[in-house]
Amino acid sequence: MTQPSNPPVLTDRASSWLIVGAGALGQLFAAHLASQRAVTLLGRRDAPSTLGYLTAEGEQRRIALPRLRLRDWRPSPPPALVILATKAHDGEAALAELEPRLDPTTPLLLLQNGFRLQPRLTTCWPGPVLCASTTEAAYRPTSPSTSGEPAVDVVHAARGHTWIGDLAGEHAELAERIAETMNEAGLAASACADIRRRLWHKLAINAVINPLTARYRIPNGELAHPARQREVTALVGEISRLMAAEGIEPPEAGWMALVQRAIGNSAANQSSMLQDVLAGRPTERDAILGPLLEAAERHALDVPALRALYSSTPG
Ligand code: KPL
Repeated sequence: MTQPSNPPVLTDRASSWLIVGAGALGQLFAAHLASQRAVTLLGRRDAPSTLGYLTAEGEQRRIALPRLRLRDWRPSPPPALVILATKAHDGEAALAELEPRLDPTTPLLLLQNGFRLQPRLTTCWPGPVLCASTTEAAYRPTSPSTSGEPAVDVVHAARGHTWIGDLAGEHAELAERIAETMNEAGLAASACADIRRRLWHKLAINAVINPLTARYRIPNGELAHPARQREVTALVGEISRLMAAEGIEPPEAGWMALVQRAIGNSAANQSSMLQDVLAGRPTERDAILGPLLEAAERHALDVPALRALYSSTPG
C-alpha cells in the first residue's frame, strides 16, 4: 500500500484504531478504547456489531463497534494505530495477512505474552513497534447467557495496569500518547523506559504459573499449596539464574516474591494456558518457555526443571 499524503494522527479523537485479535484482552481493550477512538475489532469469525461487556464493577454494558473478519477489513480510513492482541503464535500470520492493506509506517502496539514476537517485529516492521505488559485480567465466559439478558462476550475479571514502551528506545513520545488515551478510556497505563525488563518479569510469572496450572488443571491459587511449592521453587531458581545471565534486573523483593505475589493476586483465575488446553487450542508454550531455554543455551546453563516443563506442556 502507498503512504497516504496525510497520515492519520493517533491523538486525533476521530482517528481510527484497529484491534487485531478478538480474544479476552482484545475485546477488553476494544470495549474501553471505543469511548475515545473509532475502534474496529478484527477476529477470525463473524461477530455482531455490539460487544457485551461485564465491567470489573459488575455492570453489564453493550458497546457498539464494528467487528469484522480479518479478511473483510478495508483500510478506509487507514488506522492511526494497530493493536495486535492475538496469541503470540498467531501474531505474525495475522500481521502478514493485513500487511498489504496497511501503510508500512503504521505504529503497532503488541499485547502478547512471552518474548518472541516483540523482538522479531521490532526488527521486521518498518514503523514504530510498541510493546505492552499488562496485568489486566479478562476472560470470555464459556456458556452463553440463559437468563434472557444479552450475552456477555467478555468479563473484566480484575483491574490491572499496562506499561508501554519500545525495545529500541526510540518511541517514548508515542508510548506516552497511547498510555494517555488508555487512561482516558479507563484502563490504567503508563509509558515506561524499561519495557524489556517488564516483559521478562511477566515472562517469569507466566513461565511458572501457566504450564503448571495447565498440567495439573488447577486454578492459579492452588500453586500455593505445599505439594506444588517444590516445583515452583525449582523453576524460580532456574529462572533467576537465567535472568542474571541475561542481565535482567530482578524485582526489588526478588523473583520468588514476584511469582508468589502473582499466584496470590490471581488465585481464582484459570491461567490463559489452562484455558487454551481446555479449549483444545494451541498454547503459548514456545513464546513463554522458548526464550528461557534459548537463554540457557546461550549461557550454557543447566535447567532441568524448565526442560521437563517444556516437554510436558502441549504446544
Ligand atoms: O498472565 C497470566 C495468564 O494466565 O496468562 C497470569 C498472570 C498467570 C494470570 O492468570
